[in-house]
Amino acid sequence: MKVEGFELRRVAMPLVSPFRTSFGTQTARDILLVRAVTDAAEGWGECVTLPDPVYSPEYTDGAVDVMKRFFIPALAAAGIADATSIGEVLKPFKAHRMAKAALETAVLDAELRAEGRSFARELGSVHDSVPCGVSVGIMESVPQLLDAVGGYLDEGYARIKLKIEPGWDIQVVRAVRERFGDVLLQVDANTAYTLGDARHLAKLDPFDLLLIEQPLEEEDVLGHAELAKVVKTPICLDESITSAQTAAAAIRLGATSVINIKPGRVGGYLEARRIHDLATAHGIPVWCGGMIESGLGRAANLALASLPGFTLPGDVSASGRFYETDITEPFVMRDGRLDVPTGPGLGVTPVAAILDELTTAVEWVPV
Ligand code: OSB
Ligand code: MG
Repeated sequence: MKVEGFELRRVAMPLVSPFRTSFGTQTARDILLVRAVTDAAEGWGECVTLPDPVYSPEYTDGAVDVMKRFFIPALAAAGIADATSIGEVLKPFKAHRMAKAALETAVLDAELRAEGRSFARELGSVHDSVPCGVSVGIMESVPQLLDAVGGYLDEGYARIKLKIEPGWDIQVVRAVRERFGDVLLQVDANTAYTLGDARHLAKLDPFDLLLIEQPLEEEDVLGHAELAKVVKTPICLDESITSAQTAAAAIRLGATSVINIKPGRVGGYLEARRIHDLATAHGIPVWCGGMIESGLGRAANLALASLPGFTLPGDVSASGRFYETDITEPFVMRDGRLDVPTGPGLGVTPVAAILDELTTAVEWVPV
């Protein structure tokens, strides 16, 4: 397979409601899509960067720059024929994993479409459908949050994740437990606490949460190991896990007893599978994180979430959780589950008319 070039496309997608976290409020997504054009087929990759470097060091304009300035020229020079060589070719360039992931996913999708094989089949899927969790942002008031959570439970979501930060934590979890009983419940702090908050975070213990996600800063893996000695709620790392290597170290240190795997954060679906394999070998459950993806990223996440070690519901929600209009046929939940796509590659393609209408910029970068 010969890669002829990459189309970099920006798509503006308004959110159905603002999504507030400890690192800011998103009201719309400005999504960077990569389309790999090859002599055999085309493939799509969604870059999961946010516009600002507030969740990870990457940001969308930076991803475009690093792809054009370094990654695509390196791939052109190497003459890559398939997706598995991309990681090695881009290895001399440090980090920028979300940008690398988007290029690798686009080429992998093209390759699989050409061969008529699905992402699910390629990655090692063992389920036809997966249970859906939903990530619920910080809100103006507890009654407003309870309304939102009630709505998601009515829709059938199998697990609720509450975003927390200092001042929006213990009382919020208590209110949700009092109102909704023993639903599957977890929290995500996106690095909003310090080890000095250990006693405070231990006040979450009586609420029988599945886990607390990334309470401390990204580089404080040791701090999470210390925190795990004080807090009974299982600690789950998100931001800190950037590769199979960091995952192995975090597991060894006792810093994480569950792992959130986000393919973009770790450099792609192939590295995500390696982390799944490693965690499973250590008896560590994993679940698939989300980055407010369009239907393209969601399709690939569903394939990953259907691997055997993904034993907890992920942040894989229906299209309607974030978007009134998705760029693919919408993913619609049935009995709290989504079907894993089975068609070639991602199994979905953008709807041309919708994609065109939402596109704000397109650039062609030849290889
Ligand atoms: O920390 O899991 C996170 C969205 C953007 C950036 C970081 C995170 C999130 C979410 C998942 O919480 C939202 C989703 O895609 O369902
Ligand atoms: Mg998180």
